[in-house]
Amino acid sequence: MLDKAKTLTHGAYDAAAASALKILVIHTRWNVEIVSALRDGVLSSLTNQYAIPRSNIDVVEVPGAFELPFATKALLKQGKYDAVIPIGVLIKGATVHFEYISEAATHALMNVGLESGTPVIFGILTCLTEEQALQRAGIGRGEEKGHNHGIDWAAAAVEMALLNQGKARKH
Ligand code: DLZ
Repeated sequence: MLDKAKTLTHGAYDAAAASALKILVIHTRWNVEIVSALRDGVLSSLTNQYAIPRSNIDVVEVPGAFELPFATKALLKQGKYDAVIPIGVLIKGATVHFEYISEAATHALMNVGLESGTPVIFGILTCLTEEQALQRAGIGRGEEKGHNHGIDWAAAAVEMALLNQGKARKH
């Protein structure tokens, strides 16, 4: 029920416009297993659910979550992307700088989106434990694997990019 509400349903959006979008994915090298699963969730959703060709999607790596806003701003200057999905993982139990990095990156990403006029999605998981982060990447260690939030970020990127082109969903 909740997951359905996050994903654009067929017929509720301009599928042709969606499939022509150019998307930038930037991900960190910290917490590589979890980040890779999230990145793959994003890529699979963009290409399978929204039929965006892989050649329309650029994937760039940065060291950590702190670098995501700078990289987003720098790469948006090229003027070729309709939306950006920065991906990172911060785990409170494992990251001494947790509060500093998560607050700084969150505010800075919001500002880059507002200042650039290009939608920037919030693809940073801020979790209390590693297991929580694994669950939110759909790779939980137990029987319950959880849900890959990359799928939701892809949907948010498509929805906001279309909205930015004046093709918002109307009810
Ligand atoms: C330094 C640091 C720490 C302690 N933890 C994380 C983390 O859990 N996730 C992450 O993405 N990055 C972490 N970093 C690295 C910083 O984001 C940044 O890359 C470095 O401080 C260099 O500026």
